[in-house]
Amino acid sequence: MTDSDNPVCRTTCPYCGVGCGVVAPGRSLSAGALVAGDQDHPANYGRLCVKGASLHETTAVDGHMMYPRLHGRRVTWERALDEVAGAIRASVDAHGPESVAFYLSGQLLTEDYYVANKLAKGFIGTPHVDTNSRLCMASAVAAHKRAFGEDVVPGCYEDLELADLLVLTGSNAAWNHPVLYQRMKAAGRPGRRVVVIDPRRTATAELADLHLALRPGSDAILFNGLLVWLADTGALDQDYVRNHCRGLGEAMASARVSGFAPSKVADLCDLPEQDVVRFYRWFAENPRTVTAFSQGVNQSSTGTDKANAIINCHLATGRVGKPGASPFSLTGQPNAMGGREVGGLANTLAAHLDYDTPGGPEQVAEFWGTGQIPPGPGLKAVELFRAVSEGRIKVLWIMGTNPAVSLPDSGLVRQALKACPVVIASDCIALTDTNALADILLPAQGWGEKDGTVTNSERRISRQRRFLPAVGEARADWWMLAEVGRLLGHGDAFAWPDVASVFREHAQLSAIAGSTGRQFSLSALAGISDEGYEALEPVQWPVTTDYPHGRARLFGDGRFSTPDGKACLVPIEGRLPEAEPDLRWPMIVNTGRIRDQWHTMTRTARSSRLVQHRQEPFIDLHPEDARRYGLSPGDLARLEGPGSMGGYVGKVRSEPGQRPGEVFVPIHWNRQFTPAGLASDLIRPVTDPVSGQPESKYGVVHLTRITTLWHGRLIRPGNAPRGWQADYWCRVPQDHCDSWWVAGSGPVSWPREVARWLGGAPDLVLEDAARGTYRAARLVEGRLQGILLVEREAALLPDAGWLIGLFDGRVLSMGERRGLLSARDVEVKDVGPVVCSCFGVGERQIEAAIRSGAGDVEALGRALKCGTNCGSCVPELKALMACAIPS
Ligand SMILES: Nc1nc2c(c(=O)[nH]1)N[C@H]1C(S)=C(S)[C@@H](COP(=O)(O)OP(=O)(O)OC[C@H]3O[C@@H](n4cnc5c(=O)[nH]c(N)nc54)[C@H](O)[C@@H]3O)O[C@H]1N2
Ligand SMILES: Nc1nc2c(c(=O)[nH]1)N[C@H]1C(S)=C(S)[C@@H](COP(=O)(O)OP(=O)(O)OC[C@H]3O[C@@H](n4cnc5c(=O)[nH]c(N)nc54)[C@H](O)[C@@H]3O)O[C@H]1N2
Ligand code: SF4
Ligand SMILES: [Mo]
Repeated sequence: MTDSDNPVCRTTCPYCGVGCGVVAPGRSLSAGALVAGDQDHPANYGRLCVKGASLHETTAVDGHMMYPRLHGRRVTWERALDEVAGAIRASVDAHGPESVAFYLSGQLLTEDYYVANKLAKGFIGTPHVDTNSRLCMASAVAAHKRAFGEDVVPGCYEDLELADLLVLTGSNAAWNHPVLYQRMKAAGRPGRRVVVIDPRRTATAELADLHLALRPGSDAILFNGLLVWLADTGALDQDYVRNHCRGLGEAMASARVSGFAPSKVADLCDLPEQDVVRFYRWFAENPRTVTAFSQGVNQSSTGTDKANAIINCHLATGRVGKPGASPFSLTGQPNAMGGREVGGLANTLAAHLDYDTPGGPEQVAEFWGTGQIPPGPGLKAVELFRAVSEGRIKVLWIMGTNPAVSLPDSGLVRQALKACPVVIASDCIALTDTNALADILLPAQGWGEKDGTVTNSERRISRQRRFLPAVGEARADWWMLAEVGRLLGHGDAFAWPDVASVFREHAQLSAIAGSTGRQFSLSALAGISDEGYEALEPVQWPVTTDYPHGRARLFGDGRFSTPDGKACLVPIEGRLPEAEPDLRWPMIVNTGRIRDQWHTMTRTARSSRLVQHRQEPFIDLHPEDARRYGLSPGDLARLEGPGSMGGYVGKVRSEPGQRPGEVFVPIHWNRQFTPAGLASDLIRPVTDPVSGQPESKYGVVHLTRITTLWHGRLIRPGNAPRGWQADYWCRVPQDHCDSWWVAGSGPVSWPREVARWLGGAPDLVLEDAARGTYRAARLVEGRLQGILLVEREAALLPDAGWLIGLFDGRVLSMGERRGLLSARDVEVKDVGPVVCSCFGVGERQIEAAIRSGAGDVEALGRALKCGTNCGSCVPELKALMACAIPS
């Protein structure tokens, strides 16, 4: 496709499961062209959050994986694929198909995923195909299957707007599903209520009429108590239960085991009793209730039970798949749902046909024309990596995920990757912690370069379209898989000429699932033409002759995918996490996301705008805990859990929204940025017994203060200095340079060390030894080459925003040179730390606007534009207003 016949390209955001439509210019984004929200896309109607709006800053060629590599050396595709196919063949011959494993990702396109699944399960014959969705959606999948007989999200986004009671549990949608959160917020009206259930007071809790800061892990108890309350207050829909459900008696008996009166629930969940009762009353009174849940529910040793406890309450009140009334699992990744459609999890087979679906494996085998289908499910992610570490897996192909960072017990995962004879990694980015441990690297096309489909949280399939040339020799993931299929001798089965052909085959297989009574079916798309595929408009599955334009809601008629058509209420025990804090490990650690970074930061850290919001790994702790440990904001602390390797080092933030005794750390930082900032180092590989999903939201740790003598900031182009010594460092990529936060606990003679740090002798120096201040700058021919700022405390370091902008290659003016060591342009006012990333609005500008009369967030928006695009900084704007306005 050329620029002239494609002036703009309608595509889909590659980040979260909201699945926003994006309009991208039909030319190279790095040439300065911007992306915009697609006004016509039904997920976002033109809105984008800051991550989506920064996409054009993340597609640079620099840092992209360009060429196939074998043990670090560049090789041709032919050679690389021969190696891959040869390794698989040799391993299957010597050790059987089960010695080969695939670890896939909800960030692959559906077509990539389909081909990977077909190659592995259909033709290599290994069941060991799991995906990072195991860490993300597995509990929701298992709960849907237990309740509905099929993995189906019954509702749609509109339900979150229509609901009179919106319950958000284990979800920080304000940061993680921002455009959907904006929709929920805009749907506010008199009488509508929002309940947020989360141990932390998050940005999402801003929307709440009631925030239940429950004891971590206690959700199933809260919802079991709700089921009992509903029964005792006559709020059950008896007709619905009689006609459409099974298992109410058992579920109720289980919920009643401990009595579960509100007072008991309040005690177990550590909540005020009147809040529990208020929530229960609201739930009983509002037929239009949606309970949306995310990782605070799924990532738990009782994740599946938590989700079923929620679904039980919806079934018992007949609130499933009706306008404004449904349970709603929020998916995380852009194509978490697509992966589930192709059957990418180890315990599923293909389409919605599973190993245990009567006749399922036979139908799949016949459709694929193979006799190699494995007899039963394979290993789930945590078990899979254990098998790798024990030498049971000899060839592991990792695609579109970074397990060295994201799996629990990172030490074991790293050891497994080192021990595995052949690790293949396909990624669009060159340097990642996982790629560093791989033997064969395959360059994948990234967003904008590749073509295919993704499915969002509301089952809506959208096209990702290509509008950029492929970088280097990067190829589509499905292509490399198909090539390997052909090299292994299965030419006919992997002969697709293009991605549209792969989609058609996937749709055909789904039609078989649909004909056996599954909801999932794309039968009406099975014969889609190339043009039709190219022009495919967003559509919610199923797409069949009965529903050619898809369906917004499923199961509304009370007929489910079980053999007798009835849904199941599941008896739930209501356990708490096993590991309890004790004297050795006195604190609970919770892990999750921040607004502007995406997982392991391989893409979002390429946008200098997105690294502004939070620049370093941090530890949120309650002010009382901070006092108890003698910690001030900006101090460094170390967290260690049982068995953690070196622990997690981050900067302390005092956060009144934390429960005392509980800390929160972000999951994003990794070895590419800082040596000891890995949240998954604090998480034990404890998994849910049904779904196999790790308990990533819960660990026990102890906290130690790190005593420091100095904190610094180094800014320079290029690599880190050679031979430097800092007890702590964190790299923050910038547009024309890198910057590092650094700190040390020993004395340093800066005049002696400075040349090493700046890559040469400084030209300007300011030193105040008594105060511990040292500042130096190096220029070459009037251009800035490096700046070092050192103080005793991090809080005393000046904001470096202005300095960083000076590294764009310009010859500095006299005014700029004069400002260097004070880090301020003597002529222009410094905006302060950036609060609104969309418009680059800083704290000082906001404070000034408040002082000059902006009385509310809307007024700030009018004055500075802050908060008017994605809106995710609105909670922070409100906090600034609250601090600034004397009460
Ligand atoms: N900015 C950004 N957005 C993202 C992502 C990203 O990396 N960055 N990733 C995407 C992906 S893949 C996913 S899966 C989603 C995840 O989206 P979310 O699930 O919203 O994200 P998290 O921050 O992991 O966790 C949500 C909340 O669960 C709470 N929680 C912890 N323990 C409990 C508990 O026991 N009970 C309850 N009720 N709550 C608890 C945490 O305090 C946290 O606020 O986000 C997606 N969107
Ligand atoms: N402690 C803790 N751990 C967690 C979580 C948590 O809340 N707490 N959350 C879990 C969840 S929900 C998730 S989803 C995972 C996410 O964890 P990961 O999947 O490991 O994280 P990402 O950084 O998204 O990794 C995606 C990789 O794919 C690459 N990539 C991007 N696009 C493409 C493509 O088109 N093709 C290929 N081949 N590669 C591509 C990226 O550069 C990146 O290296 O983390 C999980 N781990
Ligand atoms: S909410 Fe943001 S990250 Fe999620 S799909 Fe939309 S633009 Fe992308
Ligand atoms: Mo996720």
